Amino acid sequence: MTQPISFDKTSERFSGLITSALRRNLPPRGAYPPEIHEAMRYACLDGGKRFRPVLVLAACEAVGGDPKQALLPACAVELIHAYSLVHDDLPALDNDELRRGKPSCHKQFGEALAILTGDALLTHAFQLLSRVRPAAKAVQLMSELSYAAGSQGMIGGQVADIQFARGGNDVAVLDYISQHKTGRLIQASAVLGAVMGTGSQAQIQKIRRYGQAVGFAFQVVDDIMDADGYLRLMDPEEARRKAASLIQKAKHEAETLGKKSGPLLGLADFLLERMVPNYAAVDSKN
Ligand code: GRG
Repeated sequence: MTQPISFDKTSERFSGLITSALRRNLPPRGAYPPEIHEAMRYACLDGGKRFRPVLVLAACEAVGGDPKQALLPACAVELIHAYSLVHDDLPALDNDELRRGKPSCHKQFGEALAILTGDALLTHAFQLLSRVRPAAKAVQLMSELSYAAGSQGMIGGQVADIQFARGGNDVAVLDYISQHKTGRLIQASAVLGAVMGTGSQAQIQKIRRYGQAVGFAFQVVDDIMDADGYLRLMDPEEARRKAASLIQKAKHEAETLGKKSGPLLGLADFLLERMVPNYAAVDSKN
């Protein structure tokens, strides 16, 4: 049986590579007009767990590829993630003043520039994917990622979330929100990695199912940590069981990939571990 390799270990191995690739592949700070390039770099370059790009590299490795070959797609998913955070923090959405321990992008640069920063990060992600060779692979990656980020993916989930916040009480709608708003980008991260690793169709399908379960679990765990979302509709124990069962499903899929799946198992376990201390805190409040 393959042993999990902890997220911390995998992140230690990959984070430096990811940050250098982001630095290299973002437009330089001084490029004209400098304000937008400074804001783009501000939104991406420090902070964040880098869960999604680490997942891209781990999935590439799990199917037998060289993770360094997957750095462009890893940057692309992190840019889309950063864009979603910049836009989500805007006054019209969550109105958050802080992000990753510093002023959110609109607090630092103003609302107009923050809107444009999100737009530029989203667009630049696809510019990076267009550089992948062979070109047929680039098209496959762009198709996968644009679908995951669009109105039938992350944006669809966000729209459903806005409606749910007006008084929704249906777990099925909450499941849709988690799977789309948060889940699709995480799932696409795993699939992009497997495609870059030239995985077989069977391997890519396994990674797709793994990514679906991990992406879904990510949001359930986030709700447990925030005492929000699912905890409005179910008790903490039920939400914890839901997350644990998704994580188990993800690990089952990853295990069938064989001996290089240790980091994918560790990424799934990381979610379980995040939930434990906060779950205890939530439980004691009830
Ligand atoms: C507004 C375009 C737009 C999309 C909205 C993904 C999303 C949809 C909004 C982001 C805000 C949010 C709370 C999403 C839920 C997923 C989540 C918990 C994101 C935070 O991801 P982490 O924990 O963040 O990986 P770091 O900072 O570690 O990268």
